[in-house]
Order: sequence, then C-alpha cells, then structure tokens
Amino acid sequence: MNPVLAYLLPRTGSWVSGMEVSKELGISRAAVWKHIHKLRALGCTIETSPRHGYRLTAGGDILAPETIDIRTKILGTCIVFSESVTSTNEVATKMARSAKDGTLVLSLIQTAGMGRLQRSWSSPPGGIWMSLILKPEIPPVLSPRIGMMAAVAVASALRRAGFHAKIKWPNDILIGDRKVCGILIELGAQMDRLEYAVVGIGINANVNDEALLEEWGATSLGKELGRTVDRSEIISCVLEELELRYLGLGAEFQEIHREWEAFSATLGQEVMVIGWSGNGDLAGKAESLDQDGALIVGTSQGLVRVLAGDCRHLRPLNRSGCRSTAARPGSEI
Ligand code: BT5
Repeated sequence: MNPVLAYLLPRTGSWVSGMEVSKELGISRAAVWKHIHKLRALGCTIETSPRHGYRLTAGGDILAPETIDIRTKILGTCIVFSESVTSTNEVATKMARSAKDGTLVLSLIQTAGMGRLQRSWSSPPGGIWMSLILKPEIPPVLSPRIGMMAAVAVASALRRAGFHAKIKWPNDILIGDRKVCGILIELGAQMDRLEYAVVGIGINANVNDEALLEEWGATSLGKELGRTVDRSEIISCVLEELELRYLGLGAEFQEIHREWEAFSATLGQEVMVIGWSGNGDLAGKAESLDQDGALIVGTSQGLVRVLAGDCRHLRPLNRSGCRSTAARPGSEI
C-alpha cells in the first residue's frame, strides 16, 4: 500500500503537516507531495492547506487492502494489491499453483485487461478489477458451475447494495439493459483434476466516463446511483456472497442454478447466439439453463443446447409479430 495513504487513513478527517508525514515515513517533503498527487489521481480526496498540511476526506473513493472489511474465512484473507497491473487474471494465473485458496488479486487500474475470446477490457481508475484464485474440489467437467456461481454472487452483492442486477448469459451482469460487470474464468486442470480456477471480476463501480460507457453500451454503479459508491464495501459483499456459494459448489449446486434462473435477464428472451459451435449464428427463444451452464434455445428446428458463445437479446416481438418499439435504439444488448 502507498505509505502516505497508510499514514493518512487512520487519521481520516484530521489535518497532518507535511513535515510530520515526511519525518514519520523518513522521506522528503517533495516525495510526500508526489505521493499525494498520485493518490488524488487514483481517486482519493485529499485537501491541502499551507497552514495545516494534508487532510484525507472521509467518504472519498479510496480502495486499498486496509479499507476492505474481510468478513469471510477463505476468500480474500490473502490480498495481492497493486496500483497498476497488466491484468489481475494474468497475475493470478502466474501465481495460482502456489497460492492459497481464496487469494484475491486486486488492482486500481489494468493496462491490458482481458475480456473473453481475446477481447480487451478497459479498466480505468474507479473500477473494481479483481481476480480470485479458487481451488474447488470438483472434477473439471463441473467447472462451468464456477462462472454461474460467480455471476449469482456478484448479482446478489449488487442487489444487497440496492441495484436491480440481472444476469445475461453466460455471466455478464446488467443493470437495466446495460452491462455493469464482466466475468472471465480461466482454468488450470489435468485430465481428472481441477488445479485452480481464476475468477476475474470487472465492475464499473465509479467509472463515470460517459463517452466510454456509451461506446461499450455499458453503465456504472456510480452513474446509476448518482453518487460515488464505496468500492471496498462492494468487494466485501462480493467475497461474502461468493464464499457462501463456494462451499456448496459440489453438493448444493441446485440452489445456485435456481438463483441463476431467478436473476436471469436472458431466459424468456428472443436471442441471437453469435458464432456458436462455429456454425454461424443461432436465433431463437432462450428457454432454460441446464446443469452444465448451457443455454437451451428453442428454434424452428427444435431445442438446441448452446455451451458457449456470445448472446444478444433481441427486442421482444409484440402481438402482431413486429419488434417492440419500447426498447431504446440499438435494439440488441
Ligand atoms: C467480459 O468479456 O465481460 C469479461 C471481462 C472480465 C474483466 C475482468 S477485470 C478483472 C479481471 N482481469 C482481467 O484482465 N479480466 C478480468 P467480454 O464478454 O468478452 O466483454 C468484452 C467486451 O466488453 C469488449 O469487447 C468491449 O466491447 C466491452 N468492454 C470493454 N471494457 C468494458 C467495460 N469496462 N465495461 C463494459 N464493457 C466493456
């Protein structure tokens, strides 16, 4: 953690002089000032006064291991924190074999954030960019459950915070019809044994760049709420909701499956699955989700089981068979 932030945090709301910080940390006053600049760029609200020095304001958007209230027994009890990494999934994957189950890799920004299928994930300051290293005792064939569990846990955590979060197949989280969170699961496995899963979670928490959000057709928690959200508390809740389900991943999966269906924005929709099984696109109605996380799509040819792909929600048909005009322009999500 940044040493100046570590010094200011327990003194939040009080003035401390530049001289005091410099003396206590054994660094020059110019170095203190550089740290202050950096912390402000990362979202901390720090006031300065020539007479009083520096004051960290309560309620600012500060994210550090020390600000996260760990209420879990396994997940997040070990945190690897950085101000900037290429990708938390990349860092987590490199250390996964030797890491403790539940290790959390967290960064304030990512310079090469990854989406699915080699796509890129923009990760400016203000977001929650994190990866969990999990070591569930399940056979590799059950690994699709991990993504379903993660989606249900994030949706539950956001619901606890007052957002009407829904899941778009396979595991995007939406508020309204806009994406607020993406999940990327990467696995390390042998034939019959899952060694680890890296669960990458990207939440546009306080990412408020309108142009970027518009470009992705996305939203952020801060935008939806009209004010800054407490990222540390959101992370604590995600860890709690994940741990609750992680322990029942093998035996109590029925409940996670039931929750996924209850939170789904996809089931019942007319959808277009892009690039499924390399056979082009598939249009139909999303009927259900099977135990392997596959989407069951009702098409003119009958039911089709789709294991992977990109899904677009089409505007529902109205009674006369035309696309509804109620949806906003751009008709697909
Ligand atoms: C995903 O991919 O939705 C998975 C994203 C996972 C990101 C997390 S952040 C922590 C961890 N470390 C990583 O490196 N990754 C994980 P996909 O469904 O392929 O969506 C990618 C597409 O979403 C891009 O092609 C853009 O169109 C769009 N996009 C990029 N950045 C976005 C953002 N911040 N919010 C919403 N959409 C975004």
